Amino acid sequence: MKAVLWLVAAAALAACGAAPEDGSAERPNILLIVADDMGFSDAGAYGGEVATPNIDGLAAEGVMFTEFHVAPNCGPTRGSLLTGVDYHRAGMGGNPEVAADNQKGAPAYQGFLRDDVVTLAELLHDAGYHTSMAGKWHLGHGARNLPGGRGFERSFALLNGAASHWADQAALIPGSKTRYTEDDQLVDELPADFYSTTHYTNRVIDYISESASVGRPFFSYLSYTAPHNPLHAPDEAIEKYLGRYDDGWDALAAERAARLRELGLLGESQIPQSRPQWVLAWDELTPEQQAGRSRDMEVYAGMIDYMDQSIGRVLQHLRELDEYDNTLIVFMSDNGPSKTAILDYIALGGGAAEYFEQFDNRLENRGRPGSSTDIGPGWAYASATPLRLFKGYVAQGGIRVPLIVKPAGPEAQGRRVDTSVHVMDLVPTILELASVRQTSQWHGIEVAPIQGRSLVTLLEGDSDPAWMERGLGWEAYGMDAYRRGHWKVLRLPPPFGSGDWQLYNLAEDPGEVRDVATENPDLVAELARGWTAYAEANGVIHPNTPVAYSRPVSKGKY
Ligand SMILES: [Ca+2]
Repeated sequence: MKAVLWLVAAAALAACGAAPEDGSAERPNILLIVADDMGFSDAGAYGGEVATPNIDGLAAEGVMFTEFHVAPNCGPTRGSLLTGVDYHRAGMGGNPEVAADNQKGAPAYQGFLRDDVVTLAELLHDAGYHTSMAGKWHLGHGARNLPGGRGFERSFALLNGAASHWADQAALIPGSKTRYTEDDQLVDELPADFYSTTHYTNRVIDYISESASVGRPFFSYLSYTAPHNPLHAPDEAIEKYLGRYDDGWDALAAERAARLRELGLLGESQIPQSRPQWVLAWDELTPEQQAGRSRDMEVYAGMIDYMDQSIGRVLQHLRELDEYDNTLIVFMSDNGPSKTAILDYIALGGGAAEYFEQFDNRLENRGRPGSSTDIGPGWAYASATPLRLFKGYVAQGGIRVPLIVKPAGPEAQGRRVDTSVHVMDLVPTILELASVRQTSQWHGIEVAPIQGRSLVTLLEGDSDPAWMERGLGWEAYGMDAYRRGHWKVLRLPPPFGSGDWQLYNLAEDPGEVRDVATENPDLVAELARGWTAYAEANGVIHPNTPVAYSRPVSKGKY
């Protein structure tokens, strides 16, 4: 039965140019797991104190990337993740909610995937894969841009960038309506016991069972919304962490730096980034403020812990189906930790602070339905240790995050790869491992060639010096960065940067502590030219008005 279905699928895909290169029917399943706003050093394998045995287990069996780069925000990273091209080229130059006037309507900033890109799901579906996704979508609301319109035959999706994790569907941004779809049909009401991570996990388990019952390999995209604001987690997940963070964010950052050194993820001579001067020291908070902030971090840790347990349920399901060894598993975060306060989201939506008053944020209710809290810049700073800044910024704390790849097959080794790689590299990697060709024509449409490079040689343990010569560019909210080899230039407005290009040698200074631009003007000019070429090639437009993240922040607010 399996062979007959495969022949039918092979005949169907031969017509659209996505045939497996070797005709092999024994292709790996693909499970792509994404955490939302999880910092570099939250997971145990990356130096964190949060219990993540399942994520750590994948790292022990697979390959752990230590220099993995993404876009600094959710939608942009997802644009690259699913298309293999730069996020501007994919139409996702910024979250559309915060686009400047001169960016609105520009193809690079339209806020949904362009028609002339093809998604990983579309290619794998054509190649006979059973394709599914559950969780955050954030790639558009129109019919063509819902999961089913972009190659996912089964889906349960949150279309928004964020919302309550509970059944109440409370919006994070006032005036926005929380929208869920199932197989592209709007879902009006969620089950009363809905919790995001539980529900998405259950759906993916069901979808994987479906693929097994029809005898097709699967591609499943498990797009968690944890640990994105608002912070919500089951009580039992939070309880484990009660009191754990009472020493505050300065102590936690120091603890993580020490653990990173033990793990070899931070060299003895490398200096971690220090707390931004506009963020309060822990001992500047009143005891009441400390109690509230401790609780917020307990909930955040509980969200990650519970997500890890849920990943464990999916892995167990694969073992029960005898599909674990034949599944390529990818785990990553979509951007660095978020400093954004709930009140900032409210301001973003043009809402008054009174909107906040509807929430019950008493200490005992934080994390439960009806609450709406965040980790703020203090904990975000600790979460990004040893890196600089957070989500929304092109400093390393916004764009360097965990990536673990467990290849299919029994030979995975628990290796570490320190080569600088990018989220757009995952599409060509997965296509190569699934024996599916890249294409410039898809169903009669000329599509953007993939800009990422396959990681397969790195996964197999080979090193290739050419990787170091590749230039990688970023633009977000008018802030710019360009990296080639160990060198990186970036340009951030005060108080985040100097307003001009800064230069860092990331091999010596991963925390971007020592700006060496003045000593190396020629190198700065050369890398700046690299950024200009990147910007021109990908349709970058600098905003003509200040947008979120580039606004100064006043000390005392937090
Ligand atoms: Ca995110």
